[in-house]
Amino acid sequence: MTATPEFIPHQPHMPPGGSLETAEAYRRVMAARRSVRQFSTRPVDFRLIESIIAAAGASPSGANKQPWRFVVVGDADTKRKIRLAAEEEERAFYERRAPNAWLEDLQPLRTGPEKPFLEDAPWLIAVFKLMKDDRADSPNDGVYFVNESVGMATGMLLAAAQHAGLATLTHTPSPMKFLTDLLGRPDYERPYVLIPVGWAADDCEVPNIERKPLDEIMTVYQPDDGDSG
Ligand code: IYR
Repeated sequence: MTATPEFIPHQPHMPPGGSLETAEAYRRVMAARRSVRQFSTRPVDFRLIESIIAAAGASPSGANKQPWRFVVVGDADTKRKIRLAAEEEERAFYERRAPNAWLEDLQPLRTGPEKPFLEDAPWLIAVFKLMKDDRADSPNDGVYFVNESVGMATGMLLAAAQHAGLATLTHTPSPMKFLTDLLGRPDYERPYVLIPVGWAADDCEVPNIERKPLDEIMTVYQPDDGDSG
């Protein structure tokens, strides 16, 4: 529904447990998020997938154009085709395309061209960015800040999955044109990222990496009066 909206009173979300406590609890949940490359084949209720995609769909976007499509793949045959096509691109990446510095940066993360998670994870979510507004009732087909919009929505999806205890990986085989072909998407939908979603395998291991400390990622211009609210 893209008709001119009326304006309504904002209804702020006020967490019952208090803002700081809730923020800290959320920080701990998100700090525990890891990119997972070993997935269990244990099924995931489709309603969970719907829920995390609906959460992603609440993301802000340029002019509220919501320029995203989340294509959900759960059938074994399509997952296999995606794995085979992705592995072909990945072999070319690791054997020929990747500059040495890139390989050097990936080496400690133990990534490689084999992508069993594309079959093991019960669901793959292929995120596409829409290069035009395809709604029949839109006044025009403009889209704005598409990469930023889809990036924010993807972040919200990853956060929703983590909040629900689900494991995810942001996988970007490059190029990803094979997703357009395999999933029969129109030309104006461009593959953005491929996200396996499921439960981490019981024997899943992740590199013991560290996050930059707050004082490295945050710079503060203190309020002059010392009153930071
Ligand atoms: N797409 C490859 C390589 C890769 C690139 C980056 I940047 C990573 O953070 C991880 C992997 C792969 O998925 O193996």
